[in-house]
Amino acid sequence: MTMEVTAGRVALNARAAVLAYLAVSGIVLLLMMLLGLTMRLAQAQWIDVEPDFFYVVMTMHGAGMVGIAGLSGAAVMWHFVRRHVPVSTAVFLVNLVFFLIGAVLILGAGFIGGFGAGWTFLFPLPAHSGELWSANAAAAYLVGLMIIGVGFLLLHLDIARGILSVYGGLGAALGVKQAFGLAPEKGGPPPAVAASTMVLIVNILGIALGAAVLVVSLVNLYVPSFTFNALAAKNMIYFFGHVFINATIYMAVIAVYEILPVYTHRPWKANRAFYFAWVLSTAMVLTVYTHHLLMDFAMPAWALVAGQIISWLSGLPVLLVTAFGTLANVYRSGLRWNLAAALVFVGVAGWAIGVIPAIADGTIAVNSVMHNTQWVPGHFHTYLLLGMVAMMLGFTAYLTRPQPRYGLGWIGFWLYVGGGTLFVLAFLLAGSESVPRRYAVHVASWLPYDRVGSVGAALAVTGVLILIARFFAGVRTAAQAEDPA
Ligand code: HEM
Ligand SMILES: [Cu+2]
Repeated sequence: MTMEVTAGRVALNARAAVLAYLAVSGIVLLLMMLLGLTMRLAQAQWIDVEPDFFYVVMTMHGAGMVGIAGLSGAAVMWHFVRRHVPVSTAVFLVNLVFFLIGAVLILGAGFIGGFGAGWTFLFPLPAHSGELWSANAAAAYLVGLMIIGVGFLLLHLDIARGILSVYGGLGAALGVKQAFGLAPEKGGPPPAVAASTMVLIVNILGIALGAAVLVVSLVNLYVPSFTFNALAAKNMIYFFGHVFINATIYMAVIAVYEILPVYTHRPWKANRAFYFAWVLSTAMVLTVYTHHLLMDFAMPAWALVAGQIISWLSGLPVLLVTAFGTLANVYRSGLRWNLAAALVFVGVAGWAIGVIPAIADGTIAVNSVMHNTQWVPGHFHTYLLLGMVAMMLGFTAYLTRPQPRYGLGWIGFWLYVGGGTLFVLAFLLAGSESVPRRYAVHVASWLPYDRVGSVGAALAVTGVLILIARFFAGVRTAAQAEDPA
């Protein structure tokens, strides 16, 4: 695939490895979108899906989407950070192999074993299947996640090694001195390095706690007398889950910093505010996950109040410097729009817009009403489908064929953006009417939302299909090419 064997030595081609990551991500993205469409059509009562199978589909969709968000985010991060620090292509490929092994285990757990406890594997649910799946199926799911986690851990440690070898410390690589005005902005780390450093710090901690709770759950599957405090387990799972999915955006946003300047011919300004935002967000991403526990009344009140306040602030610093930076970079630059620039631009917009309903839901008074309604998939699909995924698609276009100004690529773009918007609006409107999330069967008065959502989803899937097909059509040439500069 990506290796040339020359005289017994294996030369690993870094660019081909990045394209392999994107190829896997693109295919899994499409398959998982089809699973999402299946759920939407089932809720709309346009197709028949047995409820127990709905939950298998929901679990696979959640795990698969979070997985490829991590995988494609890692591809963006690695591609750009290796311009500044030494990293190992072998470790990068090991992560891809671990991902594929984990994915097979997870898909087997779901589609063969019937595992449907949700991608968040909330303890002790995996062990309480009501006869719907076996302990072995649950174990396959948990082990699959663990293998994927180990791969990501290795990759992060390797990038950390590279960063430390150049910058000497994580603080220097994050731009802490620049953030507090103790060193001139000019000498600060490049945006890709600062962002990667933040991602390493939070993801290494997140994966460690995630692995610990996975082990606990695994033991509990086979030795039910071995139990664990369920509230502690929930804290650990949501710490891991919140950090991991947020980190995918912080990885993908590097594509914005690197790709827009290529077409606007203006460097990305890494100023004091930029470094300050990244330092602040590093701390906040680690502490904000308690917004997932606002309805867990056994939690100490101070933790939830802190979670609410930090939720309001957490995403904002990096989002604001990125949104303003994007507008400043594009405004009057004479940029002639191409697919790559348009997609990363949409990514910033989708991220910014999606954070607004998320912040609303992070407020205890609102959460009491909106908790577990479709408001929640409404906001996270906005910043994932129209934010993170847009940045990733922009990166694929940048590496393959950014240019054609008319034609099929733009049709794909508008189907994706228009359909995606309709799809997320249907969730948000249903959520504001208190339609619950994670319900396989919907009552008649909810069906209009489900049907509009289904149409939007079908359009979005078609659009992404076109964009991914363009990527595959251009991938061979891209493997030999240089980045557009
Ligand atoms: C056209 C694209 C997509 C469609 C049609 C779709 C559809 C759905 C549906 C119907 C649900 C369940 C909603 C409910 O609780 O009632 C869902 C949940 C979810 N989706 Fe998507 N989705 C899409 C794209 C994405 C993307 C791009 C991501 C992430 C990168 C994602 C991540 C998730 C997650 C994490 C859940 C939560 C699963 C759970 O509650 O355990 N989805 N999606
Ligand atoms: Cu969260």
